[in-house]
Amino acid sequence: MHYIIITDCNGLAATLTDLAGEKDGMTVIVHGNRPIADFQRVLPRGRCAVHRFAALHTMHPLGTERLVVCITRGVAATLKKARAMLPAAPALVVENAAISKAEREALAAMTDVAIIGGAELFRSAALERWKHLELRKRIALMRRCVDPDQPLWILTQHDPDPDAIGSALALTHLLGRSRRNTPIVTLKGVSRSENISMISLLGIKVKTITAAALRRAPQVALVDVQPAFFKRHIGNVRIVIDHHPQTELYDVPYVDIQPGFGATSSIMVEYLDAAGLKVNTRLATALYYAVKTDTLLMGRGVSPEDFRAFGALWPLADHKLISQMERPRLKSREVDVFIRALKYHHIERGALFVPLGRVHKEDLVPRLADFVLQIGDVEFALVWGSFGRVTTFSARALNPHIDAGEIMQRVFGHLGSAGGHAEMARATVASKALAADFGEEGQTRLSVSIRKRVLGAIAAQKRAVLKK
Ligand SMILES: [Mn+2]
Repeated sequence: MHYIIITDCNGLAATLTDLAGEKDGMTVIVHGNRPIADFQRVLPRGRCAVHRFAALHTMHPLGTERLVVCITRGVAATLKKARAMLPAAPALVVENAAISKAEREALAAMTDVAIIGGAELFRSAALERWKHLELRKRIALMRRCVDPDQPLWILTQHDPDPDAIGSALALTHLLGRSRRNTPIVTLKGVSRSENISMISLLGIKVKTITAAALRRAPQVALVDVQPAFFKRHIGNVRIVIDHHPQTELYDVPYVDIQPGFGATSSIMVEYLDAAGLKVNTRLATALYYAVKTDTLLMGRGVSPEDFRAFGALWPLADHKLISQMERPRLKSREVDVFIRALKYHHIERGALFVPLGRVHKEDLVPRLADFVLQIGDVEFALVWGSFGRVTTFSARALNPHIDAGEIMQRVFGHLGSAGGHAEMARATVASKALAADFGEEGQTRLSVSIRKRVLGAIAAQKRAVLKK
């Protein structure tokens, strides 16, 4: 491409030449009577020729020219003259108030001429810089809130997910701290197979600690969770960064809670970007996996910032490693549970029911709930299994008129914790209370009465939709 920039303003000339790419040629045409030297002074030496308008007559067009016109008087006439010599060149005209109505109409009629606002040249880049400046101020404040010489414990929610783990790694990097001096801690360890495989593949240590030990920690930072979650004193909290809705006010020196974000990791990506910190493959992989899983692959609660984080991380992440995390190996004990699910499932009125009996790991229940959706043509699936003294239920709904969260709440809410999203939900109840409420005469009887109540709840929801 060869750019021909017609301008009468030497102050803007250098900016206009930035419109050309590094490999493009360019010529600056001085419009009006200003000395050429005024322009030569501000333009990159050797990079572009500066001429008077008359020079256009001697040019030999190659057909790859692009015109940029930034002048205050006679825009349409000048453009017309230039295009007489360069008939194939499309043109951008920089907006100004001196362009008359008639000129504007003449320009609008030309299909290969576009008008661009002066601010458009800078605006998006400027907005980005303003945001960076704001974030850098916040980062400086954040860094002042922790003692660099004391260990900082990064606390996550129970059974931390990829978003919590990715955010913790990012915070360590942002604060410029060593891993040794900045342990990632939780009160209840990682149990989901995918998350176990994430931390082992990326070589991340997540330490399970007691509440008493936590209270003795010199300083604590919370990521992807807030103090209210713990319902108890959790020591010297200095930083809270989260994307869940804020339920309480915290007396913590640095708090950044942004419920608009689909993942805390996306907040961290903005910080790292503003700080100008390099993100290595390990960190990029963790953060990418975090954004991907927390937004259910951009399907839930996403903001433009999540898309930007996703796009920025994509080329940096190790995608082979991620597909390994997503398909954790099955141990033979786990294979047995899958076989049980295939053998004992029951389909009734478009709903699939799978009693797993005893399971040795609680996370097998939601994993099986995802798996069994592949069986038959169903719109709802419920999987349950008992672990210790509790029974866990995991529900999935494919029909938009079925709200799995509400069904869990309606059927099991009076016995324990129950709820979730419309598409996926869970309930955890004491097995004794379940049997007392649903039928004491053995597992088969229990399964029948669970099915009956769940089908009743689904039918009630569908009737409510029909009424609307
Ligand atoms: Mn999260």
